[in-house]
Amino acid sequence: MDIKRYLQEKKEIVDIALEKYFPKEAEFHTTLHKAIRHSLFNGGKRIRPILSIAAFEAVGGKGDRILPFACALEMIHTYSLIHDDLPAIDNDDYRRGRPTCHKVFGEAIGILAGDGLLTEAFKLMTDRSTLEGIWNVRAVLDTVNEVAQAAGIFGMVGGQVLDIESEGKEVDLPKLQYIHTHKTGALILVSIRAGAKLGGGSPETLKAFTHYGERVGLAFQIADDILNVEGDALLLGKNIGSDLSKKKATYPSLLGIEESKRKAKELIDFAIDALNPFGEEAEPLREIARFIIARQY
Ligand code: GRG
Repeated sequence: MDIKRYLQEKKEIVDIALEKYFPKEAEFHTTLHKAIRHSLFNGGKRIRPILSIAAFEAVGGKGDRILPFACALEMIHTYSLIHDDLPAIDNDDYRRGRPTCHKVFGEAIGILAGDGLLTEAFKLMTDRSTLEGIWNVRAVLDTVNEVAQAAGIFGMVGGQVLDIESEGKEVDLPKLQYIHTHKTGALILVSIRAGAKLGGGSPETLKAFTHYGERVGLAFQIADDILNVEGDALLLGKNIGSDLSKKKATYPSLLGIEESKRKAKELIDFAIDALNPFGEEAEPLREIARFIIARQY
């Protein structure tokens, strides 16, 4: 399959849906709305929503019922990037080649844009219009709970705190793995699980997809670490080498670049192995896994 084309087609579907939730011409809260749009429509890859859609379709899910959940995951991801860029955390001026949210709108609006996106994500997942046509409300409740867990103090936020507290300190591999699987992996994993669950996947399917998602989630952050060392700043739209200057714990700093690449490849091979019970329907998931370590941005 042509993965580039697949990713582009799905990204367009996600972008159209996000436009519906945050239209250009919205009248109220103008600065906040502009700040949200600035960060939400900045050329992001939409990997998390695409993983949700791919998992949903792999288990036989039909139609666009998954879209509000897929978009909610992108909104949570975008909130995390806005807050991550703030002076109090990573203090980054650029993301995807454009000034970060707080650089354009100020810190207060940056914080509130993130807060707004996080809150709206949960509103969207539980909106009446989202629930229309969904017969399995229990699966929705479980999914919303799982998303909260993945984004919260035992997931992304918890991982981020440990990441900040580890800056400039000695970190061993288990701790680094904990940071990566929580600050980045948890949201990726729940994106896949949400798609599979809402598509009606069986418990065995969910187990296999969880194995896939855990490995893909960790490999994604290792690839991100590697790009921070030897990526192309123009393609990435931000400066490289920031992890080193901030004395961040990363796979390359701990294992070296070659071993990090080997580890990421091994994780992707294992992730793809977890999909062995599935056929053509899981091909997009296999290709997305390969893309995650081959990507240059
Ligand atoms: C609550 C103040 C406060 C802060 C929270 C939770 C958090 C800050 C940050 C999350 C941690 C984080 C930003 C991890 C990095 C994850 C990562 C690799 C992001 C890049 O993802 P891509 O490549 O980005 O999918 P695009 O631009 O394609 O969307």
